[in-house]
Amino acid sequence: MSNYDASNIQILEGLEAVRKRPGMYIGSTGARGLHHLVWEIVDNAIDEALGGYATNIKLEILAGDIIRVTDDGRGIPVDLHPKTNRPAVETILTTLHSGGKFDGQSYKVSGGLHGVGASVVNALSEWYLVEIHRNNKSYQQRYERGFPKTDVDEIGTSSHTGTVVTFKADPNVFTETTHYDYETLRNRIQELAFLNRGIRISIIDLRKEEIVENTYHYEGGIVEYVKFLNSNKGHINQETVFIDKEVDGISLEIAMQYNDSYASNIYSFANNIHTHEGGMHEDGFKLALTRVINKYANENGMLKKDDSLMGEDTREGLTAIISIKHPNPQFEGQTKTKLGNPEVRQITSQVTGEGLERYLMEKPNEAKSIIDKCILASRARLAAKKAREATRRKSPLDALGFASKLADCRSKDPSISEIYIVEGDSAGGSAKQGRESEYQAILPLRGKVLNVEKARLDKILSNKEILSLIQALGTGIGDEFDASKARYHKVVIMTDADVDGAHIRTLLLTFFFRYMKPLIDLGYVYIAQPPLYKVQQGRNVQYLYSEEALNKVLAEMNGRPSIQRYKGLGEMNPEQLWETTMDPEERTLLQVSLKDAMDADLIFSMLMGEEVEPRKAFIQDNAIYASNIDV
Ligand code: 28G
Repeated sequence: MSNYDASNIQILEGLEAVRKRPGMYIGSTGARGLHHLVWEIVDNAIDEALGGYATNIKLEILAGDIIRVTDDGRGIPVDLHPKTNRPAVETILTTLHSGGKFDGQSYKVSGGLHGVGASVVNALSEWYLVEIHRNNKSYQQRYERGFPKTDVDEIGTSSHTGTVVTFKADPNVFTETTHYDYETLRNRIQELAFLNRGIRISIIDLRKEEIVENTYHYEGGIVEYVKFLNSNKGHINQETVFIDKEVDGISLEIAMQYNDSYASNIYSFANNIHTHEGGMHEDGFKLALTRVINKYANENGMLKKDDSLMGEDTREGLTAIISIKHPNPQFEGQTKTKLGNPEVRQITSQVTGEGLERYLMEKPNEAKSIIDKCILASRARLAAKKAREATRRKSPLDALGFASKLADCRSKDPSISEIYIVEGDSAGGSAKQGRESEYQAILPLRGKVLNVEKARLDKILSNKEILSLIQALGTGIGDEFDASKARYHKVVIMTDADVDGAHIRTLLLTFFFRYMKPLIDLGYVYIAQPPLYKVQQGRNVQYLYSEEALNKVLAEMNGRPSIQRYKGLGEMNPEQLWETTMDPEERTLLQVSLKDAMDADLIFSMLMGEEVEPRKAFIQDNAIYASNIDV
């Protein structure tokens, strides 16, 4: 057997393995895996840009969910491989790489979670076309399901260099869906543009008549990312801290700015992958932050003797991006999004420490604003501790200094127990009478819930409505949240279908998002759907949940039915409330889910925070989507 035949057989076996078990290579064959194909190719273009050879990257979604990625790099080499006597590009597209190091000198920077390379995308594509501009010539080669269908043909001359990859995911592999979600792609493209400063990345959706297009290009990189994340908030330090250093072949970039909210938003990345579970870079950053802020505050007489700030005090209202690029990243944890390289902790701590110390030294006014904010946070922490102890007491009455209005269910089995959080005493009354008290608890809330976005924990914990809620749920909040203590596995928000109801719902969701996020992650939070209309004709009664449904029913009816528009839950009697909204056999519950915590944070602070302008703009942009508005 010649060398060529031997390697050819290996290639066939490799591609076959990918097609047999695609999940092993791209995680899944669902929507995630499908989008993964795009990232694999985009990552290659990003790598070419990070090497300093490309500056423009374009991602196009063509009709029929065909993906095209273009870069203006050097173009994949086409010269013949001495052993196989095949062009380099063909070898790259038909042999499996283990990911990580390609060769001794250069390594794959972008990606790495799967990091399987273009050959896997090729194998899982119905067809795959690569065009190369190089040596003043243009070349192309076509594949089907990984197999070359043409040679690498020279097709003309070219005055520029670069690579264009076009492919169609194989519907025989992606049986669930082959539809690309624009928002998912756009979001990641923007993130990549933030994380890789200087690169211009466009995304263009050509699937519909109306073409959608976005271009991202950030000279400031992660500094602009932090500004973007803080754009709906008031700023504590005006100038974003930026630290950029390379140590032992590992490059580190850190950007941070405090805002006037109370949440901590630290996002870490390794080789452009969002390390959701944190890891050594995040640990090192936090260590240095606590150390340097305490040191500065002490040396400048801002702390009382023997006082010290805890880590959480130094992170209140902090937005930070930590981005490292490592030649050999070790991803660990349940979802492989935790950076495990042990040396990274010390390096990140050192680099952050030096950079932050310098910033504080050079900008005493910014330093003072930051330390003041941390000291306030520490005072609030101590006050909140006292208040929180009250919520931990067992007795539902008195312990809080007032009587909670909770009408509990009889069952003590959380998996079947439900709690309805109901707006107002009158609806609460109907709900109490209408419920199935074996497993349904009712917690009526009076008046407006506190806007937790604008209040610090100590104030939140002095709010009766919120205290009742925390105590009823039994889980604790924040760092102390314990899902195993949840007394109900369905937490149902039931508010009126009007603007006030929507407001209370948003306030409650903000509270859950900020202080009980795992409750949302676990899928325990629901929104009740009370009917909007009751249509009655003789003995025939129908409840309808939307205007469309109403119009449809009316069109099918002859005669003149009576129509009642429900303005609030209070207008329904207990039986009606049970039948339409609470009976598990009949009701519709909307489960609340979190697609992306970063997006949610942006939107919550925009809707609920102090800054008026971003909220105004959002309302104007989204006014056409609003419905059920009272006039
Ligand atoms: C448009 C869609 C995705 C790419 C390049 C450029 C080179 C390359 C890609 O080489 C093999 C391994 C390391 C050298 C490298 C061109 C050196 C000289 C390249 C892309 C040989 C791969 N000239 N651009 N691969 N290397 N863009 N965009 O895939 O040693 S992949």
